[in-house]
Amino acid sequence: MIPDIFKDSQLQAEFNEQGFVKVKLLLDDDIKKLTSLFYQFHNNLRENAFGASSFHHNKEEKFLIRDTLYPIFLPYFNQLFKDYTYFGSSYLYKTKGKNSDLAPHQDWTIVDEKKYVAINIWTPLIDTNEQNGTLFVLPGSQAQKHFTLRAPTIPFHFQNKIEKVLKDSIPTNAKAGEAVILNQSLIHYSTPNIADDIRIAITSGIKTKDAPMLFHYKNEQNKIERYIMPEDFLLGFENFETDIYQRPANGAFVEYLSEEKNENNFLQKLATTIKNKLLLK
Ligand SMILES: O=C(O)CCC(=O)C(=O)O
Repeated sequence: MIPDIFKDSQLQAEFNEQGFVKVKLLLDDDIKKLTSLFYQFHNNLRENAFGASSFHHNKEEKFLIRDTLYPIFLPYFNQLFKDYTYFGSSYLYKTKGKNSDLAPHQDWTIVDEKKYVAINIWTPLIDTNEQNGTLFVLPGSQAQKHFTLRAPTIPFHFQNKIEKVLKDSIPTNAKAGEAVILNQSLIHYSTPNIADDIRIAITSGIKTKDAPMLFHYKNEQNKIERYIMPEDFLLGFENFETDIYQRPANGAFVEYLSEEKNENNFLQKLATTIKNKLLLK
């Protein structure tokens, strides 16, 4: 049984069912401050691209961003969550152009999802819509309904069903300061920003209190190695875009795992359930 993490039982029930909830989080003053901090920390924006502060090469800078954002978000998280560990925040942005999309994926498995939960709190600083890179989610696709093990070295489990994923996903269209609180295993993606303004968002991570931080590596023999990692390992990659594909140097090996592959027409059933629900509304 995975412990509840929301203080509000209604939100918890909705999160358990859909894999995400949307709530109002930040005040206008927070949005102004966080936007100004974004420009202070990011003076070399990638063009026509999706960018993230976790891609920065300078570790100290990434820790500074985390430590600056942490006290802004903490009081809001304390209102919403219980028995949780908040392990960091960083910026995500999209500059104008069709290459700024992000393909459907599930975030890496960073806790034992049979016992604990890890959550991505995605908070845009401008109103989001289908022109400027809104976040799409596939409701009900979280690991607690359909187990998957995920890591940079393991391809997206539903790549061969990509059309179905795209067809059944819904736009979250969060307003500035609203948060989409998603199970890290939920299938999600974002469309390109084809509007003029840069789309800035912040991703924050929380997990069940004291759940060990994990990372997985699929080795040359196709065996999956599980490692216990330092709490701040997500910000510790010197060169994010290449290092995430390497066996972790700073992890403690735990065990080999086998991938559980039993799709059982999961997506087919899921889509039917969602459609029936929408028709009933
Ligand atoms: O910011 C975005 O557009 C996508 C965010 C995302 O996919 C993530 O945080 O995992």
